[in-house]
Amino acid sequence: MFRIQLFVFFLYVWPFSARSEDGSRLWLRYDPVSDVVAQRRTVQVNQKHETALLAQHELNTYWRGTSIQLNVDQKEAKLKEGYRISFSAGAIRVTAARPVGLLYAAYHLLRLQETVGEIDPLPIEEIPSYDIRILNHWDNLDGSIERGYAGRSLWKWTELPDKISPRYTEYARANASIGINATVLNNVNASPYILNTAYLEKVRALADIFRPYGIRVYLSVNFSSPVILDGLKDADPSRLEVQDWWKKKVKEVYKLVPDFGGFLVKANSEGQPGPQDYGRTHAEGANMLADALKPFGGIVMWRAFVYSPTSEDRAKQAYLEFVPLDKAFRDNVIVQIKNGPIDFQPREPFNPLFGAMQHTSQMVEFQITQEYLGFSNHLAYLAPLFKETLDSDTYGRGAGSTVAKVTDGTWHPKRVSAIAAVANIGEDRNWTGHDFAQANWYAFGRLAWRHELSSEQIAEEWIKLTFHTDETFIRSTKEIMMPSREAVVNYMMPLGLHHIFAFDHHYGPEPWGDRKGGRADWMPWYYHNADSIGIGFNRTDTGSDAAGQYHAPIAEIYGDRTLCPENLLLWFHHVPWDYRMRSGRTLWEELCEHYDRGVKQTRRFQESWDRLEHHVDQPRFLAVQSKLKIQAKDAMWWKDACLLYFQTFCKKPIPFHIERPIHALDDLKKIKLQLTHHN
Ligand code: BDP
Repeated sequence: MFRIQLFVFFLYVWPFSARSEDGSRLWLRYDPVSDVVAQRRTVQVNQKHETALLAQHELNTYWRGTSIQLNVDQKEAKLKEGYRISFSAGAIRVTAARPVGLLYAAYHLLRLQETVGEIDPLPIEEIPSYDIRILNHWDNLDGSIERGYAGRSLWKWTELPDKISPRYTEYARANASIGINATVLNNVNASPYILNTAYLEKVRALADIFRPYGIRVYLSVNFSSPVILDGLKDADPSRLEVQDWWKKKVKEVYKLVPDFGGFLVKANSEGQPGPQDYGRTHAEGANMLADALKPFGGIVMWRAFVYSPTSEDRAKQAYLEFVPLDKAFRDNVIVQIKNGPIDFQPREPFNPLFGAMQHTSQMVEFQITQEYLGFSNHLAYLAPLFKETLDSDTYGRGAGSTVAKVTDGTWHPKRVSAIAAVANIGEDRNWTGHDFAQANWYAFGRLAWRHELSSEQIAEEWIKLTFHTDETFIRSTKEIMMPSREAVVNYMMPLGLHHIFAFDHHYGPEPWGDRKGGRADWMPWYYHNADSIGIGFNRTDTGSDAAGQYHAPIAEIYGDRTLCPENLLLWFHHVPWDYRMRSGRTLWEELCEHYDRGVKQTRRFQESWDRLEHHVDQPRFLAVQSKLKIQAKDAMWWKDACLLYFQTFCKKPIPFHIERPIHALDDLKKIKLQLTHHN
């Protein structure tokens, strides 16, 4: 068995380059090889396809190892967009069924080169877990980004298609390097104008830049587009005129973007128009679009994030709406389901829709942007959150029906499979605001490529590529990243608490929050239900019975207070303050313990990072250091706000070993941040 090590000529790279860094190079910090190195080896390719040539170019520029032969071989169709890397007759051989497979293999080899030490045995064969690995940008046409925390949109709509920012190519390359092959350019709260011819010309310009990197463009569409753009009297999907409008529009799109991917739709949700406005179902709406896209090979990603202010528990609504439609969707419709049943909380159980529909294609939607995890101020490594959902067993077709298996094509091998995440990318020099938020973009790409990878493996790779390969640095940085998401859960919403955020902007705590006349399901009290007896949402059969939406044995486990995992306890149960937890503490004491632990974790992150000062370039050291300060302060704010507020119900002391509050509840209640919904 050959190992890459055998033929990589190491130019020993010292842990950190003297060069000052601003994070703009992400995990792609390769330096071009010298002429001497370049002349020592060749990189050949058997194709003139632009993507194959790009693979050759990347390796020619950066590869320090032995000669490479790149081959596209259509007989290898089972590799899909993957590749095989082997070694024979003194050279590396890369085989792929499609040109883009060569590009992915090129980035694989460069990753091995840069992560010295992480050595895969040859041959390597990689086949992606999902066919479509897609980012959802919630970018508006005015340049703002809904829930974006890294500056304004990358897409310069007013300049396109004439002026092309160099960042478009950098964006495409970064995505290709981690296997992302698709992007939805605009917000799910979609402006109909994206389908105007003028905008489609701009979309075409972006698609042309992304194409060599194997990235296909998709658009979010507004269901009322025919009415708003062309004055049709309604957008009823059962009317021929409406169907024809979409068919014509789709034809126009494909004329400009021949490899256009399809539509993403948020309909009848949070005020967006949809088929229900005309008494039609989600399936009727989705199918109309699917029929228009079908002749061109396009698909519809129809979102299941639907809920309305009814008396029904919000956590149950998507299931109630969609399960009865399970046989009704065309096979080029994929229902796009948020990982949890509420809304990207720091911790949620998996969405019960996964595995509940046997006939409908399903895909997961994650949120990379940290709407509910401290924006780009808090360090929260999200791979453990993504894995938690993907590895959850739905029991939809018996044991082993994990969310990953329900969605990766195992259930519907003849249809395309997909996985999506809401991007955290903006105009900031470092792309994501927080230097460590880059890791979440990276982790999503890597998991979409191979959902079996472990969070730790991905963290280690990312650290090596983004910083350097010094052992101490890797170990300590991993010690910050790995528990960081759990730390956020601890200081914001432990034990299954959820949605106790400040109204609208979702940054700080507001468990007391209330708006006269506002929707109940947007109010924290709706979720925490704190009273003199206890706290938590009763979702058992004596309450909303959301637990009953899960398959056996999950329904029983979640529905039984003694079996329910404690990290979801208050999601499913209203629990007395004196309830004995597994630790022997009462619920109140346990709550105090978690909030305190969260705060302590942030202090430890600060300390660990400060110790690394001489192991990392100064600009990024300082940038992260200052963000960790904000995080530690915010954690304290969260702890005091939640404990002091819940204490008004339980009327019990905060145990003495726990750090004393430094704020007064009344002062905390006065904090009103003027953060707008948009950036
Ligand atoms: C929520 C966001 C809102 C989005 C909505 C969605 O608060 O801005 O429009 O989800 O996913 O998380 O449609």
